[in-house]
Order: sequence, then structure tokens, then C-alpha cells
Amino acid sequence: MAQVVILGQGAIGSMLAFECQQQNLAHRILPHNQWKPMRVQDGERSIDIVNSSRQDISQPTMILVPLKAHAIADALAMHKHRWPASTPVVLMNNGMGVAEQVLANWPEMPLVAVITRRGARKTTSTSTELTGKGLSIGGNISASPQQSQLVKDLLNVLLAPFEWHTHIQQAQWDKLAINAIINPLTAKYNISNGELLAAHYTPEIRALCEEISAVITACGFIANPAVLFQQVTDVAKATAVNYSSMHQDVHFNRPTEINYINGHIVRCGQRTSTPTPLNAKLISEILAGTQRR
Ligand code: KPL
Repeated sequence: MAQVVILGQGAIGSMLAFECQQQNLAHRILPHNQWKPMRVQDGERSIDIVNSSRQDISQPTMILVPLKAHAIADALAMHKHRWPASTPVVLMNNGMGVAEQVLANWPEMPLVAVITRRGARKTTSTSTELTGKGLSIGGNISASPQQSQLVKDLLNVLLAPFEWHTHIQQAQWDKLAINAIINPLTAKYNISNGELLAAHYTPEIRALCEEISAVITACGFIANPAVLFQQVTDVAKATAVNYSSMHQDVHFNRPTEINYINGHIVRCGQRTSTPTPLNAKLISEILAGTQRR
């Protein structure tokens, strides 16, 4: 019988616990601090999340890590003694560079990456609203074919619709490029995603599309500034009333994922001698913003 461990009690963590409960899968949430009772609202349905310590999770099939990029290494250091070293660990963060950081600390850790468009948002500190069942994509980083298969089979059930990609890094770059524009600009100008569609932001967005596409291409992946501009426009339209995760982090004075989003672009730019002045400037502006608010 499959067992799932979920690190953290954020909106996506709550959504995953909800899905485990729906599928009758043994699961345990390992919170960062004290466990808080949680309620998940899915349309008309409202379900209390159970975190029973009686459930056997001594041999988990996988560890789901729906945490912010900057919190992952500490959470793994705190909890990894609780499961066998051969258990696949599924990273679900925005941005890139976390896998390299984790493997530098624990080279044998079997990692899988997942990008999800599932919508979930916290409405209070103990309640989460599920807002949509978008596509999720997974791919292998350092797991064996057998470990990947276990993850793939379970995520097909838990995160449907789910696709497995053999080149997950391209999908990660595609998402990172969009996040590297929408997230810092909405935070910098204190606007919703939809407000970014106003014509006066277009020159800055187009210039970022050029700079980011050049870095991605220099790193050996596919990117095109015009296609990226269209994707940014589409996501801003589709999520027009939302505030990006970085907008919210800056607003509530929490650490942002800027070092794993625009920071990753700057680091890859340095490695490939591709200039990244616009991304570097955005990083300083966001870091200054979190200190000011
Ligand atoms: O992923 C997002 C985020 O806020 O982190 C986008 C797609 C920009 C939606 O807000």
C-alpha cells in the first residue's frame, strides 16, 4: 500500500493532503513548526485534513516537497532521517537551482521535479481553497527508472491531469521565464497580474523577453522572445485578478523566490557570458522592496 509524506502545510501541501484523503492513500504532513488543523474547500465541498500519527508511513513511496525554494534545503535537513535514503523526493517549487543545491548536500538523494498548474490559495491561516485542476508535469532529475516509475504511477492518480516529460529542464525553463517577468514586475509596481497588460509596461516586458531568451538559448534550451512575450500576455490574462506569489511575498514581507528565479538567470548568464543587467536590476529592486515594507 502506497504511503505519501508531504513536507509543509502551505496551500499546495493542503491540496496534496486533500487528494491523498480522497484516494484513501496513507499520508502524513510534516509541518515546519507545529501542526495546525486545516480545512480544504473544493467548490461546495469542505473537508477537514486529518494528520493521523497512527498511519504507517515508515516506508513512504515518495516525499512531496511543496515548499518555497529557499525553505527546501533546511526542511530536508530537518526531516530526511525519517525515511529510507532510497525514497524519491519530489521538488515542486517555482524557479530553478534547488536540485543542484540539494544534490551538493546529499549527492545520492533520488530527486524528481514537478511543475503544477493546480490552483490553491490560503484564505485564512488554517483554510485553503482549491481554485483549479490545471495540468501538472513531472520529470526525473536523479532518481532511478524504478523510483521514477513509482512517482509517475502515484502522481497520475493524485495530480491528474499529469504528464511525464523526459526533458523536464525545458519545461522548467519555460515556466521560469514567465515567472521571471510576471512575478518581479507585479511585486515592483504593486499591481495584479492583469494590470501588467497595460501598454506602458510593454517595453520593459519586451526587453526582459530578449534578455531571458538569450540566456536560455546560451544554456542549450529553446526560447524565443516573441513566443515568450505571448506566453506572458496569455498568463497575465488568464490570471488577471490574481496577485503573483512574489507580489504577495513582498506585500507580507516574506522571503521571495527571486534568487531561484531571476537569480538563476543571472547565474546562467555569468556561466555563458550572456549579459543580464535587467534581471540583476530587478533582483536589487525586489530585495530592497522586501527590506523597505
Ligand atoms: O506562477 C505564478 C506565480 O504567481 O508564482 C504565476 C503564473 C505568475 C501566476 O500568478
